[in-house]
Amino acid sequence: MTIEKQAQDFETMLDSAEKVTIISHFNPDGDAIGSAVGMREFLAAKGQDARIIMPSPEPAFLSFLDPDDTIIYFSENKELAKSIINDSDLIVCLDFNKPERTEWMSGTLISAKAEKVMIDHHLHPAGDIFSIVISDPEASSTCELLYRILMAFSYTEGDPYRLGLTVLTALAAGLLTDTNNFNNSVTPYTFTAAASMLQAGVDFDYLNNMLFKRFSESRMRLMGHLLKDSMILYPGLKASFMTMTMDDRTAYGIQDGDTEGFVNLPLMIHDVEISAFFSETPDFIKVSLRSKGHVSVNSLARKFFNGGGHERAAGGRLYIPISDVRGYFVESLEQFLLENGKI
Ligand SMILES: [Mn+2]
Repeated sequence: MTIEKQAQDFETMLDSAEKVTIISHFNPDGDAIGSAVGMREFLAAKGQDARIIMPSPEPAFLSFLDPDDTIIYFSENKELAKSIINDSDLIVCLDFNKPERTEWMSGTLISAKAEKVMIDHHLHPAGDIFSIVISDPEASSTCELLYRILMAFSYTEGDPYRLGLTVLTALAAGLLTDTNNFNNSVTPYTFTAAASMLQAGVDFDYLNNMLFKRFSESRMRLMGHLLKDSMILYPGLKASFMTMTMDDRTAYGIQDGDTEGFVNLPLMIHDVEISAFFSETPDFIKVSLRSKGHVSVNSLARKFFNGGGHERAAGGRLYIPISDVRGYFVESLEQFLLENGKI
C-alpha cells in the first residue's frame, strides 16, 4: 500500500478520534519534537485538541519549538502522563520503530486500549501493537515523512499553505536536524519538501541559527579537548574512536544533549569512514556510530552494541567499564569488517 493511501486511512482515523495523544522516543531530538509539535499544531488548526507526551525532556536548545511549554514529560509527571495515555482513543507514535524506544513509558503504551499509529523512518519497525504502520526508511526524517502524509490528506489537498507556518516550521526543524543541515540521508523529495516549506514562508535562516548556532562555550571547549586528547584513528579499519568520560562531563559541566553531533566530526577526516563515539553515563556507555562509506552501522550496532538505527547513523549501549570500551570496539569492528568482506 502506498504511503498516500495509508495517509488517507490515518486521516479517517484522526477524524473520528476524540482524544488524540502524540508520543515520541526517550531523549527526544529535533525530529521527535518537530514531528510531535507539527502533528499537534496541524490538529489544533483544524480545531482538534491533542496532547504531546514524551518519556523525557528535550535538550534546552529545542524548547523554542514548544514555546508555551505544553509537552508533558512522563519522567516528571508520571501519573498525569499515564492517565492521559490510558484515556486516549488514538495514540500517534512518531520517530521510533518499537515501543521499547520509549523506555519507562513502553508498558503504558503497550497496554493502552487506544488505537495506535506508527509513523517512522527507522529500519525494521516492530508493528504488532499498531493499527497502521507508516514506515519509510528512505525518508530523511519523520518530519519529512509526516509532511508527505499531511500533504496527502484530503484536508490539505496537496497545498503546503493549508498546513500553516507553525506546522511547517516545526517539520522543517526536524528535517534540518536529522539531515544535519542537508548533509546526510537526503533524497530528491527532501529538497522538494524543503522547497515547498521555504516557498510557504518558513524562515530557514532563523531555524539554522536556533538549531546549529547556539552552543555553549563549554561544549566548544569539550569538543576541542576530545578531538585533541581522546580521538584515536585506526587507518587499517578506516575508523575513528572517541570517548567521553564522567570526569569530562564534570570538568566541562556538560548537560545532556551538549555532545549532539560530536560523532560526526571525525568523518570530516579523509579516509575515516566509520566514526564511533562512546559517552560514559552513570548506568551504561552510550554508543553513537556514523558511516560515510558503505559500512552499515545499523548492522554493526545491532550485532555488537545492543542497538540499531539507520544504515549510516546508529546508536546503542554497552554495559562494560569505559576502560574496556576501546578494546571491545576494535575487536568488534575488525570481526564485523572481516565477516562483511570489507577488509
Ligand atoms: Mn528521526
